[in-house]
Amino acid sequence: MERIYIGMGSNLADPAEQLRSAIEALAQLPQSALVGVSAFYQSDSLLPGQPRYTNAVAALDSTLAPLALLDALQAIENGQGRERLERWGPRTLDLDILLFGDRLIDEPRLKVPHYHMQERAFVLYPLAELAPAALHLADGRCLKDLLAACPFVGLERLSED
Ligand code: A4P
Ligand code: MG
Repeated sequence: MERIYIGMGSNLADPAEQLRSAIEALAQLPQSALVGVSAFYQSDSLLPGQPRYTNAVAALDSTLAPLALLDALQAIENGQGRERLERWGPRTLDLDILLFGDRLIDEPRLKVPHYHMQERAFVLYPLAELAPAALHLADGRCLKDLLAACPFVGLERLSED
């Protein structure tokens, strides 16, 4: 059993509802248990001219292999109408594997820890609701230090409903 953190994002077709559907789908994954979900956060898109994003992080305990989990997450994305028209384009649902136990994964289809997570407030602050500040990434970096270097700017924490 390994603890996995999954970043969720949506900026199309009722983003909060997309995240709620994704959470239900994550709870149904085989060989897995959903152990926590952060609050939802809104922020502007990293790319100008796109709708604002809603993001959250989920914690999962699973015995699935990393690529099997990636396949399952992509199936959930596709099931919620994700169309890959352009890289970085607006999307109904994006599911990224942020951390997978203490593994360092460098395969063509899967890089873990997720690239750029260290500079994204919309990843780090929801992650910090679920993971201990002393958590060390597989590459040695500590969550507490990443948070200290990443200001809580432009992020709006939505109250739970
Ligand atoms: N892939 C490699 N590593 C991973 C991993 N750890 N988890 C591969 C998931 N997938 C991983 O992803 C492209 C390929 O990455 C996959 O086929 C998988 O094999 P994708 O989801 O199809 O494409 P993408 O999401 O358009 O690209 P990418 O690089 O994941 O985009 P980002 O970095 O997710 O950026 N602004 C705000 N405020 N909030 C956001 O969530 N997101 C983006 C998209 C831009 N601006 C944003 C947000
Ligand atoms: Mg992605």
